[in-house]
Amino acid sequence: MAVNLQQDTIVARATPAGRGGVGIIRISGTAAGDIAAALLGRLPKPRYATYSRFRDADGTSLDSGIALWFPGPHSFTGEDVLEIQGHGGAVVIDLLLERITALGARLAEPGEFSKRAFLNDKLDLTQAEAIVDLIDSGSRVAARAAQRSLQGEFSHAVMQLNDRITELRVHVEAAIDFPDEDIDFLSDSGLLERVSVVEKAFSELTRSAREGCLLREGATLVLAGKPNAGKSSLLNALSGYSAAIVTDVPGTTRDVIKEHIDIDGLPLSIIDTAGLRTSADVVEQEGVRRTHEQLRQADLAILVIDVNNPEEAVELIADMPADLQIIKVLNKCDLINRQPGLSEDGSAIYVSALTGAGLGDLRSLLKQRLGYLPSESGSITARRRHLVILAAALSAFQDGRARLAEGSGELMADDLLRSQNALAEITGEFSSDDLLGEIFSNFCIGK
Ligand SMILES: Nc1nc2c(ncn2[C@@H]2O[C@H](COP(=O)(O)OP(=O)(O)OP(=O)(O)O)[C@@H](O)[C@H]2O)c(=O)[nH]1
Ligand SMILES: [Mg+2]
Repeated sequence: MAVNLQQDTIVARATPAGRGGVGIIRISGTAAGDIAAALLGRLPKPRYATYSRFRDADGTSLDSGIALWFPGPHSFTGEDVLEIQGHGGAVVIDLLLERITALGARLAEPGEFSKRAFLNDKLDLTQAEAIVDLIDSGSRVAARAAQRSLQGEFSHAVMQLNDRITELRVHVEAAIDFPDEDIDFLSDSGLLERVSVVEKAFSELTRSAREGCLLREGATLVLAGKPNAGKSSLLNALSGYSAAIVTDVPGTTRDVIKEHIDIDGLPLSIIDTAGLRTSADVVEQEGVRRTHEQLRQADLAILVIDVNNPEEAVELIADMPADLQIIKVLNKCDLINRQPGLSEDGSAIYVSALTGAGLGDLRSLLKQRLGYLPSESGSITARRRHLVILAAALSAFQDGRARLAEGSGELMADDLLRSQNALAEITGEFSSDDLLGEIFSNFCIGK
């Protein structure tokens, strides 16, 4: 493997700042061996846990603990790496960091170890991104999804798609190279079949990337409706505790109230708002203004309607942003003795915030509308960056398909290549310094 050695040797604490049983310091780079020799008195046996004193310049002990020596390229970064595990106190770690920097290392920037791992081909970009996602994951499902991407499942799917496009390109290029053959390669039905296989792969990958993105970033839902429809009751029922005040006085809620919940690992911010009506009360007017503001930023609105006044919905919907996804919830179904769940035409869902009836159906509908339908094999973690690239790659591919219809093999091959080049940005085969800076600066120090 080509190891791309960086000039500097870097050092950072890998465990969080503050008190802890163990404090870990990592050193990576060409000087790591010399630093080990000076700090430990000798180079430890590679990949063995070696108990050692950590010495100051005058030979006295700064601390003692375990040293691990990973000569490159068989290390996380691909460079020579020394890891020392001492006591987890702020001062003792500082003393060690001072000693190690005096021996020639410099303090690492956030994500610099992972960046070196990427530059040395130890990780691709989706795997590096998955490290942060794993550390930051807010639910078990998100942690498992990050783990899958870290194991390379996402990159594997991208590479498979890429291989399929390559096969197609080889076929098209053969048609260009041998125009006089009897067989007309371009009108071959096998070719069209391949095109549709690639398109299917694109849509499957986009679906799982979108879901992975949702799992990481979550979605914002706004509860809106007339006063007394039961918005605050629904917020309380979904969040599982009495977050907002509920009374039978219309206009109870005036402020925006935000709660975080998760549905099968999908993180959601639910926002309760002031009931929509014209009011002379300045406080309520401000509340209503804020409701509209929240609706403009929402991923989805839950329109809460009192089941006894279903006609309210028409006017309310007319007042909402045109491109906003809306779920119509007919609340208080306990009052009319109606079965909870989806309405016959599927356009609304009956629930009772009071008894909790129909909330399971509402949760399922939310998942479905937000595009969160985890597959049996489990989700991967992904980012908006990936979605943007997938869309660009698909668009180039579809340009290619149009060329095929025009019978132009050369132009189609160009478009296919363009599509592949776009895909390469996901795994980082092609990546700009700006992008790398943006990705790795979001890491923690020491990772
Ligand atoms: N029977 C019944 N009553 C409900 C249900 N949901 C809410 N209510 C009652 O309806 C009244 C209004 O409920 P809230 O949750 O405060 O309604 P809101 O939409 O937040 O009202 P504002 O904050 O004033 O806009 C309260 O008396 C609730 O107990 C329900 O499912 N069934
Ligand atoms: Mg309320």
